Amino acid sequence: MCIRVFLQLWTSSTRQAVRPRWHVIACVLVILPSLLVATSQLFAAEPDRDHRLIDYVDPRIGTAHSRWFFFTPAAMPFGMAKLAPTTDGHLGNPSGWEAVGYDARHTSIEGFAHFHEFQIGGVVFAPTVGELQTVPGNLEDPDSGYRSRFDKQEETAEPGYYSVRLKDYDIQAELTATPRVGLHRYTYPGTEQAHLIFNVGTRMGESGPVVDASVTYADDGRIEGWVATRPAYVDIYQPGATITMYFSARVDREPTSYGTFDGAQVFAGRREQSGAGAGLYLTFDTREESIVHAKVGLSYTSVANARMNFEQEARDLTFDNARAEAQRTWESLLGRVRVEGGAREARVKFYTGLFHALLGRGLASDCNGSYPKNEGTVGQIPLDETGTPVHNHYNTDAVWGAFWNLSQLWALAYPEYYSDWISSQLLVYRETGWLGDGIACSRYVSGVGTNFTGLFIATAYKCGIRDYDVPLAWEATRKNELEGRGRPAGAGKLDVDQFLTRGYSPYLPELGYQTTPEGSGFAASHTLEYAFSASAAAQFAKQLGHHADAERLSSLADNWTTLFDDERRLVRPRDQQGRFITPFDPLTPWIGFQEGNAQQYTQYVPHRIEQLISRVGRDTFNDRLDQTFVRSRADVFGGGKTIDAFAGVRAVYNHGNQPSLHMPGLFNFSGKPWLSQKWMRTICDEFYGIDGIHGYGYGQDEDQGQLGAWYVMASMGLFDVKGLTTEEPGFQVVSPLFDRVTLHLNAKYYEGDTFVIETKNNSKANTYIHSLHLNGESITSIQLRFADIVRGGRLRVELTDEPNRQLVD
Ligand SMILES: [Ca+2]
Ligand SMILES: [Ca+2]
Repeated sequence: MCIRVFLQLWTSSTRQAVRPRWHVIACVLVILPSLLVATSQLFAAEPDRDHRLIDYVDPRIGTAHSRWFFFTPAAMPFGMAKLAPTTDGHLGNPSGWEAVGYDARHTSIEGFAHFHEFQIGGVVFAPTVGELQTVPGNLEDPDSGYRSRFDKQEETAEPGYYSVRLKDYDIQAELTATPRVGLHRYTYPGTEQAHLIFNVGTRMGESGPVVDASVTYADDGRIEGWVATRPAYVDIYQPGATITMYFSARVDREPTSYGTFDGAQVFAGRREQSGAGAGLYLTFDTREESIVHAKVGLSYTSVANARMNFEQEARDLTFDNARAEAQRTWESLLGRVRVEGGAREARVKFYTGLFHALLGRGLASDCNGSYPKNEGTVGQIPLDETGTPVHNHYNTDAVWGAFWNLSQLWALAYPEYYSDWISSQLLVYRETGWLGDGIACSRYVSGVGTNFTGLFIATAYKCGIRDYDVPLAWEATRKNELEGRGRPAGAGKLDVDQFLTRGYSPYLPELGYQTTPEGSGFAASHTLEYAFSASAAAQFAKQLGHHADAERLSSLADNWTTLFDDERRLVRPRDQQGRFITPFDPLTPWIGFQEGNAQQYTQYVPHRIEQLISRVGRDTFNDRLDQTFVRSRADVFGGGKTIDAFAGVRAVYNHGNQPSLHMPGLFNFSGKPWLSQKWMRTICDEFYGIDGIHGYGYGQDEDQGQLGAWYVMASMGLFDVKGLTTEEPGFQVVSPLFDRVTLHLNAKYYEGDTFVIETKNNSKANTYIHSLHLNGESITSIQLRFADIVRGGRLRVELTDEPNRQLVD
């Protein structure tokens, strides 16, 4: 079966853009090592190049104060097994979102965790030597536990591979992964007391408290178990639910002794331990041969499926072969967008950003199509005639703000993933009757209590990605926009009925950060968001011929006007009596606006931007926006050099978070596209950095690839303020940072083979677009249709140091 499917893959595509069937490929590797050459041809983007794209990626960029899932080098794109060192993961985080896990500023490591997703973390392995310690210890005193000091110079982080020397123990630790299996290679010094600790029952990253756990050293040598956790966002959006992670591991060496532990309490000779705090250890004599390999199958459904994932993907796979395959896959997926020329630093930012975009939102289903259902049991994804699941299921943070980055990138370069993501969301809809937004193990974990899943579906449909249950997708999208009754907290938009009946959600200060059917503490941003997603759904309805719905949704899309204060020319929250709130300070955050302020959110009318501009007045709009960026530049386009996720919420513009990421593109609609060209380039050069602290701003709130994907889009010269939600979606061209960008299109979805963007006179000083040629013909607008790109072709962009005022909208 494996071979047949593999051959279909091989023959169905004449170029590299194929739908990856990870376990099938891994399976082929196991059964037919001689096909290695063929798979490398299949996945090699352009093998004749001098260097690898993965060499541009530096996963350590921006790791100071980063989210739990941010630094996971030993992983496949969109994988389930995401292995990474943790420096402070066991501390957890109080509200489920604060930076925890791996921090560039820390100097000791407390082991290697396998699961890294939004609201999901756990299963830690830690190798040590000497006296057995079963608690991680603290950063201030590495000797207080099994953690070890390390030097950055002795650390390697690449897509698909990580290694470090644990100084305190002189252990070389290496990690890699298949989609669902983690592989470890530990080189110990010669000693009678080499330990491998399995800390299963520990809180880890965003896991929340551990509810229960179990670990067993079975007679056949397998180490297996599970850990059930209660993450903070599950508590908010689906109270009572838990998330369980399962594993099944094999170690290739007989221990001389073993035992279990519960926190600091050790039970030598025991083979089983259960409850929060449960762990196990093996002790080896490494005097003759010091390498110990561990392979760990993972699953969200059962130990049996973790074992099955292990057998399917890695039973006979060596560490080196796994690493090679992981890195070939990264090379191939990164190679969907090949950039050449420009500054090396820009290429580093580009591929590191693309790496983060491809890392986010990992697999939640097993090789056999089993997946965790919302209500806690195990579901089954349908299989095709070859026994392969027809799609995968994924964990995902909410897509709040992701229409200005991820959906544009997915639609262009990874439509097969976009399609899977939709099918994945529809599994939850089919089961519960509501679209989730953020889902972890199918549990509702909406990040901010809103819901843009319908908008994302509408975008995919408009871009021609339609291989999912379209009638169901429409039903779900419509309900997401138009139904407030019976809405569970996990579906977000609890105040949508207010928007539907009053035209806006009233600001209720007593709610703080909460939302109820009566209103919200974030009522104004909700009103703007619901108007935007109604517009996207209206276009979707129109295309499907649902004209009455299209009209209603289109009229709802105008509801942004209910909050427009003509006197201040700003969007301003209204109270329950319909009055604009007073006092009102446009820069004060959190008062009616999620993670932002009125100054930032006034521009949140991407779908009716032309009307907003005329309402504000074109000149005022342009002056105000230009001044915003002049001022913002002094704060590095966010919160300055303050290392904090929300350092920029009070600012005039905040590139460090989602709500206003389209603002630099707005000049494309206000008659001054050269200012979009200038500011987007400047943000690429100055907000983004290439070290641990200055990566995505300073410290950051990068959410599963959003800020990385923004850089990818802006630096290749394509960005859509409207998030590809219009009837005829398209991009606005901005000045590319590279001499040449080659986009490899997926043959399953698009007619074209490649779309090439060639930049003439590219230099630091040449910020502005002088002229554009599409397939040899001069064009006089910066608007480029999505359809023209995916048909394949060539865009020639000539740059200059002076704005071309003839080249407008
Ligand atoms: Ca220690
Ligand atoms: Ca964020």
